Amino acid sequence: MTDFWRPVSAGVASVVAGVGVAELVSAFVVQNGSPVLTVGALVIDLAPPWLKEGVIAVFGTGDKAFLIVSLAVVVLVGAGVAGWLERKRPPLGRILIGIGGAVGVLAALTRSGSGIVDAVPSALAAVVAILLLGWLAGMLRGTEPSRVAPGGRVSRRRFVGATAATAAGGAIALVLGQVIAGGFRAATATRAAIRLPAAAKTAPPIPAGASFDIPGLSPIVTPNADFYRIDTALQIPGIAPQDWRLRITGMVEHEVELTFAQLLALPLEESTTTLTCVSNEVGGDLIGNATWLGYPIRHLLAKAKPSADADMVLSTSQDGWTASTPLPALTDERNAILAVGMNGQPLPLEHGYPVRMVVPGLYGYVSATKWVVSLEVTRFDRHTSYWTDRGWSERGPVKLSSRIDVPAAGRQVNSGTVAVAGVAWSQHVGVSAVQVRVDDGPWQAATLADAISPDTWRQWRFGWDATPGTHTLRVRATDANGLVQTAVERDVVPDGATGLHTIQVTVA
Ligand SMILES: Nc1nc2c(c(=O)[nH]1)N[C@H]1C(S)=C(S)[C@@H](COP(=O)(O)O)O[C@H]1N2
Ligand SMILES: [Mo]
Repeated sequence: MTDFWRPVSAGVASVVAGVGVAELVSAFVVQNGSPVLTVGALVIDLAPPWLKEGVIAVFGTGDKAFLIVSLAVVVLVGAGVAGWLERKRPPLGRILIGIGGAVGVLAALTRSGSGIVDAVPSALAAVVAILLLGWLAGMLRGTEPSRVAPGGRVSRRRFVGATAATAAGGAIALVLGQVIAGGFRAATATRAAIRLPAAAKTAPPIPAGASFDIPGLSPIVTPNADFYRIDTALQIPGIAPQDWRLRITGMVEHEVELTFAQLLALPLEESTTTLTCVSNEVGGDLIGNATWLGYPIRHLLAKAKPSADADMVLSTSQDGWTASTPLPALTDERNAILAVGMNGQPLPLEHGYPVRMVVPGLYGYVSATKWVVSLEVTRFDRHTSYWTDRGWSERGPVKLSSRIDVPAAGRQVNSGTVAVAGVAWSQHVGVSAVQVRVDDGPWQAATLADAISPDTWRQWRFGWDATPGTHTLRVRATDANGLVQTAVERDVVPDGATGLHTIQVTVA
């Protein structure tokens, strides 16, 4: 290698490694924050129409590939220049890489719907490349003869080896990142293209009286973007709908297999159901309410004809996670569904796209399998599931509970009438009353908003005549069977927390 190619290769190797690491990290963390693709998207947005049309005219459907290749050439030439500059005038090369990283960050931040986290991969790419270039350029300087070391402190072979290893490591990370994120990105694209059919049976309209207009109170329907997310998936499964199949097997008379197109062709039903996580602490926020579009699982099981001695359905997600659901919860009249839609949208990828289960009345860990691909009809004494193997209860009915949303805990309010409000739930049973207790006073009735159905949470409000000082507020609910929420405090393990949500409020 000549004096020209050595610094240039150091620049290229550093940038390849930086981008490679960032692509790999983004595949796991940001899902769609690929630095190269975000810059590509920005270029598409900024390119004048004549250029876009010209490129499409010449390359046709290869226009995206052309863009990526052009971008790669620009990045690699820039990287070579950075290496060369770093050799001539340090730290100009590293500054150039920093500028490149800043372009990536800007590109990420200007994407619609992007957040600060989307800028992480580009920033990371620049930082890694800058560190590596500093290291390689230092080594390269060390190869030069000096008075103390006429042959150079560092052998040229070591420099070449380090540069090659950096480039190779980066290339491997880059390819790995693409492979890992590929399915997710493809699924994102198919989701954007899906048109869900209209419901054959729409959900009863949400009564106007179901929500109070109180700032800080949880909205009666949780927007998808705010819906809690709990799963074990480090990488969200990317399932193309045309590849999706559901298989119903096990103790059945007829095995059933269903494609996504077949599922969408069935008469889909809408239902509003509140989902809760067994790990929700008293007062916690691992709960959300959505209007789901899906097909009743009981109809599919009726086709499969489970044998009389079966008592459980083991559902499996594409990534191998499992849930064990009591068979009756899937065959009785409740709205246990295979859901494809959430609040008028195809399921978001993180909420189980393209298909998940939603079963009113049961905690998610025993029922709400996302990315579901198989239902095995079986028995509790034959199979266990992901969380029941880890110390959680075999049965997971949702426990009656309630929460104070406003005032927020620890908040200071002014004396006078203060709106206290929150939500209460006992899915599949329903809530019939909510009471509030101030300090050691009596339990007082709160006003309930209208119920949507027994399967959803219910808002409540209480006009509190607040006097100056620090006060304790507690809430408890009563379910439709007259059961009063217990004050006994229990941890979330093994079958859900109990106790009363209690907050301190300072009144000025
Ligand atoms: N495939 C899969 N499905 C899953 C889980 C999971 O880890 N993997 N977690 C379950 C749990 S514990 C809960 S509470 C709900 C949460 O659903 P959400 O993330 O859509 O709110 O999904 C359930 N479905
Ligand atoms: Mo959960």
